[in-house]
Amino acid sequence: MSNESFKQLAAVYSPHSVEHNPPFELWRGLKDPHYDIPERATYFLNGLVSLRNEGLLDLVEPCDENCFDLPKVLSAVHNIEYIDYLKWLSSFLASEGEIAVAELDGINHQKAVVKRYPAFAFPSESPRAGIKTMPQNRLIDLGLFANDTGTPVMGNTYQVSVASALSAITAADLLLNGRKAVYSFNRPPGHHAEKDKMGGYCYFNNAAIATQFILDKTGGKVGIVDIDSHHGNGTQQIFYETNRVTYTSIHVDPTYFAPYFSGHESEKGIGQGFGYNHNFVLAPGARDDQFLAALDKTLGIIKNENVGYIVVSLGFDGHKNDPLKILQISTDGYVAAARRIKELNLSTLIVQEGGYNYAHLGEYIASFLRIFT
Ligand code: SP5
Ligand code: ZN
Repeated sequence: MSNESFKQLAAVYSPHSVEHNPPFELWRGLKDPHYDIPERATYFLNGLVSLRNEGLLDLVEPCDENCFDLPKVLSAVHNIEYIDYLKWLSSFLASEGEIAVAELDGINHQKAVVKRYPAFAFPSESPRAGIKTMPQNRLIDLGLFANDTGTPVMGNTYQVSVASALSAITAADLLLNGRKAVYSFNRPPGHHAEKDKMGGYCYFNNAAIATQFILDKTGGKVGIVDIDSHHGNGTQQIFYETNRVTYTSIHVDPTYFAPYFSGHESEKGIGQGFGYNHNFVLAPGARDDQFLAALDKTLGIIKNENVGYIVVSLGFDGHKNDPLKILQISTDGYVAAARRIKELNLSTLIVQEGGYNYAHLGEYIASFLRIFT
């Protein structure tokens, strides 16, 4: 390490990360465990603290909403109706307190029990429909703003989603102030959130919000490399019509995994954005060599665009030991990816998306970020 007044690498971690606690998700009408559990935050934090204790990283909290023009920064990406709805629904659910839910018990589903949960809402009517429901029952409008039933809204969802977005904005701001690489921990994650729809555990699109912040402050161009093993349908949608963002994504074939409805290689962008969207589809169970070959293609594209900044949507759910069993990438495979990204020698913002092999998340993030120290 050199004796610079500040270190190259900084990481932003919000104490609100751990407060997000979705009760479960719905899959084919049944309750399933929600993989984005609060402990993920603690495991990631352990990895960040270990690097900090080695003197390799500055660990900071996000600036609060008074540091930035939050309504402006959020609405540069998301529709106002969506932001307002999420805010309204969260406060409505907070006012409800707890709700009682009748459900079938345990593994056998033999007997009905009543459990109490902090109030939550899942979309019921009209998911993905373009129609407008009657305004008299705003709870039912949730279906207009949701792509799936994996993304419940709770009493604190707006608040934790704002805190997560602020982490990404703070990280982008540090980058613009001269850091070479900055990491933003994000829980909830973001890359499945579209302009006006939540989905895939995501409410606000942290990577897109940070990207738009950089675009607006610099007037330049940004390249995005999305290596979460799911397709970042939200980030693709948000920048689909612009040539100022080159979105590249490597992910498992969406025929078999979320988000199902986008991520194919034929999706190239439209209008001014045509040719600025690049999807690389891997077969389920693909290994390091296939992942890294696709990464070399994405980085080649980014290099040709002469962008000033690169935003990495980083997910570890393609790890061979991830419980979602999507891809077979090794820890060394992720480290090799970090090395290749670093070799671009661009200002790099790394935004956390998924990854569910809980007890190993600290080790994964520490070994990835070590490359940027
Ligand atoms: C950010 C991110 O990684 N979001 C991932 C969303 C994945 N949603 C699906 C999770 C798996 C649902 N469970 C299927 C169970 C079959 N029993
Ligand atoms: Zn994912």
